[in-house]
Amino acid sequence: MPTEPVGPLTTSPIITRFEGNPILTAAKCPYPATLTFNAGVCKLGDLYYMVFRNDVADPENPGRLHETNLGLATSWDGINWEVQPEPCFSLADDEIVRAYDPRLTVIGQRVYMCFAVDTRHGICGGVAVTDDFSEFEILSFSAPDNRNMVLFPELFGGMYVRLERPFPVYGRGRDSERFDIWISDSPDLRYWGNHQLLLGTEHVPFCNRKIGPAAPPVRTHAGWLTTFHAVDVDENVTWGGMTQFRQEGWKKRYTAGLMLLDLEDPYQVVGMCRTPLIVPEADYELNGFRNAVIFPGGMILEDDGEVKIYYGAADAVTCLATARVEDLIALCQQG
Ligand code: BMA
Repeated sequence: MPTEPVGPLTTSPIITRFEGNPILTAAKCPYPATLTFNAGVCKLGDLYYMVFRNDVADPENPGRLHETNLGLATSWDGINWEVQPEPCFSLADDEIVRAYDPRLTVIGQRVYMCFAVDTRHGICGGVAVTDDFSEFEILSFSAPDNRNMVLFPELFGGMYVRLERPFPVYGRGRDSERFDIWISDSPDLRYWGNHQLLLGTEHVPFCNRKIGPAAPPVRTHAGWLTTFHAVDVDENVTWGGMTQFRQEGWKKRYTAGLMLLDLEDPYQVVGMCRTPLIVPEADYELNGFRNAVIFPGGMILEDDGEVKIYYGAADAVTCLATARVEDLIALCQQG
């Protein structure tokens, strides 16, 4: 059955794109790098840390991407970033193909990283912990297929809580990708249970395919401010583009959405904006590897009420948008 197109969408007027976007490109990396996007960001004291996905072109065949690692960048203002001399993380063995799309959450003084893992037997969600962005202890891998995991920065009744996005291709995705956001908890970040549906695609008017968790939730007085990505397809539209890596026939549009979860019980959605927060409109969002993609992975609430939202643009570069926290809350509360 053909899917109804969502139609034209526009970015919310409360969003300001950073005028110097993109804030991170492959040119800033002192090692082989080609597509530097889908970053996780956290703040420890006054220093910002970014772990970003780096898809690397094959020097023998520059039109082909042959490796993925995670790079590390630091910043004193969250805007100007210095990429560290070496990538900080990669996984590959007989079973694991690569790790990608990191999301960072600080709990106590430790940094937890959720990431996607392509394996020869499916896509899993990984959870790891680090104290120095050099040594990472892997705590758990989910069963396939699952990804886009994000951890809350606080425990609830002694339990860690995460958002996740399983992809049930038989039960739900047979005709098209109807994949929803789920939530689960764990006493130790290794054993996960109490899985429940958090938000179904049918609740998101600007989606006719799948949704998934984006940046780890941020505490506000009104609830956990929580971004997600939403995908829509119009069978008549193929997003054009100019780069040598562009995927031909790419039809999906990725937008950013916003919801509020209950402060005490994050299993409850208490508000959601029925229009998208960020829609691909700028050249760097419309033209890249996969065109028309906004993929948030990090969000920082500053003391003065500014919220920095970090997102991958067109699967090629990393960008920054800002908004006032009260405006974001109001958007979710007005529905
Ligand atoms: C998703 C993931 C992301 C990617 C996005 C848009 O399914 O693969 O890594 O940014 O698609 O291509």
